[in-house]
Amino acid sequence: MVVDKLYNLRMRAAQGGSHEQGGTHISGGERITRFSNIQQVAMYLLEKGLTHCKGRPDFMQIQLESIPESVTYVQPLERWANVERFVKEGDTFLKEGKTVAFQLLEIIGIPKKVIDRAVEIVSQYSSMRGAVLIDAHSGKRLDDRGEKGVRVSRLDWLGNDFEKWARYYHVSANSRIREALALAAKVNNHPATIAELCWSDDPDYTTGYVASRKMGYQRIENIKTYGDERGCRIFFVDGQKDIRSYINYLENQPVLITWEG
Ligand code: PML
Ligand code: MG
Ligand code: MG
Ligand code: MG
Repeated sequence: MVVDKLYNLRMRAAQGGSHEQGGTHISGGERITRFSNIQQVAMYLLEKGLTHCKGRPDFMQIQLESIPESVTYVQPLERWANVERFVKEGDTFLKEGKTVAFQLLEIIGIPKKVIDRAVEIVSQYSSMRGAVLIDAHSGKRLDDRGEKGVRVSRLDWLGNDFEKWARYYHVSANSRIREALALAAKVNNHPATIAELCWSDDPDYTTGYVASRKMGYQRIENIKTYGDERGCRIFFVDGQKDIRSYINYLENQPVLITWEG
């Protein structure tokens, strides 16, 4: 049997020069594809970078690489929810997104002082491309990547599994949700991850999520103020685990999300 080779396409776009020159991050994206589909995926990433609400980039890089390593197949997180449907206080739905997110993280087992410390650490940066890794017990930052953070790479859904998944759960099959779910599945598949907190750096997108193996993918509306260009991706991590191999998994291990339905 001839196994078709897989390729990873990775895009990043910035304004005011490249990221390395201090430019502001505009957009990023990742896809894994077969050779026959590279052109279509590259067009998608090009358009994503060029039409972003954060502005016009003057730097963009689209990188193609073949995937030599064996691919790990990962299931999407089991539970998908719009959290406001069931996080209640008495009869009143909680409205403040960040409060809901922090409550969920506490239910998962992250101490409040660790959550506060993590949010303080990310708020030092005006624009971040990758994730910040925080020790879930001490609140100490575990990576040394500064403003760049750790960029989760080499991940995608297998074939049209996302479309099937989205149809089943009556979720709009848009690329933002596709990419966020794939990333959350890859990140939370690793035993060192305890939970992930994310909200977008796109000023016009105010829904974020808390993801964990324990509670699945919990979407939270109004997690930030409309117009705010600061985003965050925080991974709460078991600091006892080998962090070098964890970062290697996040950055390099090819992962395809597969859903049987
Ligand atoms: C982003 O695209 O910048 C992050 C998106 C997080 C939320 C995605 C969703 O609507 O579930
Ligand atoms: Mg990105
Ligand atoms: Mg990425
Ligand atoms: Mg963004």
